[in-house]
Amino acid sequence: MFLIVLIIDCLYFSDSKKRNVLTSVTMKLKKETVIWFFGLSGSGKTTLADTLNEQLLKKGFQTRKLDGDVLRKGLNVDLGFEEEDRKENIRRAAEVAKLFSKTGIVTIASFITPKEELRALVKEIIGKENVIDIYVDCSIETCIKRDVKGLYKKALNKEILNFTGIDSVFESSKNHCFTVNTEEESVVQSVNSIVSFLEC
Ligand code: PPS
Ligand code: MG
Repeated sequence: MFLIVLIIDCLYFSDSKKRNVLTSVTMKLKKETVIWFFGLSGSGKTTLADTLNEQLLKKGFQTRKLDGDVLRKGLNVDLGFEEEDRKENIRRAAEVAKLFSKTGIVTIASFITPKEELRALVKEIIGKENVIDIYVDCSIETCIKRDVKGLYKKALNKEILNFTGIDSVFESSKNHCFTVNTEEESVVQSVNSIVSFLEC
């Protein structure tokens, strides 16, 4: 009987829930930690980054935010969404995060970071001991329904090309630190679970 329950339980749990079970150990936040949110456009990365940032500031941490949309208007304005440009975008963002990290500032980064190779690059540049990568899990169907910026509509109408999840790949991740699911949890619930995970 126990075995049957266990098998049903394993089949029932979604990937993200499994991940949270597997990584239910906490990870102490250090002042040089880089928290790297990744996930589809519209999954909630920026909202979670902003809310977590407020929490960490209240707790007395010095923080900086790095966001894909913001960097792409300044430092990375010359880059598009082809594979090589995304890699350069992530490389530059990780290099900036590394500089913050070295000065004892917690960085909260939010970038789609669509491929495993890019997530590995982030850890290679910053040093994996200082990176906590958090997958913001939300199905493409829900992101399309939310379509906060109207970009999915344009991508589906082929007015924008290389859009992540539509005609550009988003690879699932096998070895990130933590998952939040923004379809099932409120912003406050997700941030609270992150704060507990970070033990701060
Ligand atoms: S990446 O893949 O990590 O280099 O992307 P990132 O720097 O995070 O930039 C994502 C934001 O750019 C807007 N945008 C697009 N996203 C994905 N694909 C295409 N083609 C695209 N064109 C514009 C969009 O506002 C993304 O912001 P988020 O916050 O992810 O929705
Ligand atoms: Mg965003």
